[in-house]
Amino acid sequence: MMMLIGVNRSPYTRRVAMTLKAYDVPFEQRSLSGFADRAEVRASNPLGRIPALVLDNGEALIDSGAIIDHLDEAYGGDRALTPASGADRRAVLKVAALTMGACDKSLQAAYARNHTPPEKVHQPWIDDCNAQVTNALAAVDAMIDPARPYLLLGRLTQADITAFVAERLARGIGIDTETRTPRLRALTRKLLEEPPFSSTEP
Ligand SMILES: N[C@@H](CCC(=O)N[C@@H](CS)C(=O)NCC(=O)O)C(=O)O
Repeated sequence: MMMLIGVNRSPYTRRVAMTLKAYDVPFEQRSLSGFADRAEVRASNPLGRIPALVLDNGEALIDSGAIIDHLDEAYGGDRALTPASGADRRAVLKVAALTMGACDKSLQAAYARNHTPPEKVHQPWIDDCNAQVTNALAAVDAMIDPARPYLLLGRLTQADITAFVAERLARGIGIDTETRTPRLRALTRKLLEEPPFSSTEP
């Protein structure tokens, strides 16, 4: 059985776990952390980052985007979470880029706080990261029609999955998504009722 390496506290790992669940693909998970379990993580990813996905033949895929690209190809058929081509694909990839970029910046802010001696923490840099997160998520918030159950295309796509993990992480680093991105916050509440989301809560 395929083995997902990583903890669902990681937004990148969780998006892979949610994609596997959405495709109804059975998998096992080794809950390793990128920092605490670096040596073990390296066995699957020399870069020492999570997630990695070890396939049945032992091949290890790394980086959530590349892993999901494989899952779409193998299991997505004509209902891939990222559409195969055209305007629909561009729209989903744009939301994924905004929200995954927001995750990158949220983590940079968190790393600046947690992996830097207190006297060297440079608050203007953290503020700049937080502003980038808020602006990216505000752009996604503006795309949301509260009357619709999903962000794009009238069905679950990778846009919902990445927006979900990005909103959660932003909230985790102290951004008030309730007031800054209320439609996105409402969407993530609704999505949490669906199995791929509820069953992957860390
Ligand atoms: N672009 C990568 C980012 C992966 C990533 O940054 N993972 C974090 C955990 S959330 C990690 O392992 N950090 C440890 C490190 O960067 O050394 C992806 O999409 O998979």
